[in-house]
Amino acid sequence: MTEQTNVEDLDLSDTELLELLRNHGLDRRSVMKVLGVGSALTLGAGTAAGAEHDGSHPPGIDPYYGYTSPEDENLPPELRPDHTVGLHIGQPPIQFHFDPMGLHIDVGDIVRFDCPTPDHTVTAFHRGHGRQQRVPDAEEPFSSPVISIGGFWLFQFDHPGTYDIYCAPHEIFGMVMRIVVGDPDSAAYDGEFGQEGRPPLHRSEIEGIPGVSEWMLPTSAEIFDTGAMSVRNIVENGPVSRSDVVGDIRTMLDVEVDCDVSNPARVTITNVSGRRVQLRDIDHEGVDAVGGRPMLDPGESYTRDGVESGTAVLAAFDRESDTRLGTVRAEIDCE
Ligand SMILES: [Cu+2]
Repeated sequence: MTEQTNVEDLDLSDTELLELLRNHGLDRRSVMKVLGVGSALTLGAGTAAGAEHDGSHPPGIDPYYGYTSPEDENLPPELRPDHTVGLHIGQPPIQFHFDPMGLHIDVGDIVRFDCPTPDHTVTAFHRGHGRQQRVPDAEEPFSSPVISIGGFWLFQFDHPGTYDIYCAPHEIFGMVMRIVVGDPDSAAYDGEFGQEGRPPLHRSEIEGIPGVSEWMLPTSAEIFDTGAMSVRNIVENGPVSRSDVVGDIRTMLDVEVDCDVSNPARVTITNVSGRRVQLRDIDHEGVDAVGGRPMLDPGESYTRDGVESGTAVLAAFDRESDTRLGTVRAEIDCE
């Protein structure tokens, strides 16, 4: 049984009325037409009654599901964003990325996530998603839906602390970001995470996927570990861009290993870092310049004879943490 209610009997604001009508499939022009001729519009009582309760129905930002729209729209003043983040597809090494990747905001700020490219989500590292808890404990396990091209998603960050966020389809490509909310003292949790739930993707986890041997891109765990993405850097020097993070990774790459191919067919690699590393050939297409996985102490050199012409791409790994410390690309010319 559906009791019919006259919409004029409801105590609704203009905004609520418009939203209610739009939810019933009427566009703005139709709404104005209806209101203009003063029609008594009837609606199902259940829906209409629902519209009378607190302010959590649209337009509002849900603590779990935020507020999403498939296209640009005029937002009411209470939903105007304080910051905008873009979800992009660019070039490697961090092809899928948030822009910025690190952001410092005030408690209660609204962030708008714009999607000029397809198939992204904005998802919290939260035990409710089976992930390591990397947002404030008071926070719900929030996530956007997959946002359509040209659409956007809003979320209000109500709790002080650090929020680590990922794009569910693209985390494997390093699509993560960090938002520091409020007083940085309350956000000083770098590296302090519980054991429960899956942490950000680790190199060994990706390389354990059948068909994947050596992963060439920075992982989400490695990105969060860069100096650029530290809470301190985000607060003091933010917003942090993708190029800031890439630059940080490149710095890590350049200083660790030195490769000398001046005597072709003999490759000498010196560990110029201050730590013990393991060398691996990560470019199976090219020349194998190391043969096996030799360990090198600080200052120690490794020499391999009989190397063919071509390109070798090697990486130095920290054996204990299994994180990649640096990469060397060597052009070997035996002519
Ligand atoms: Cu994505």
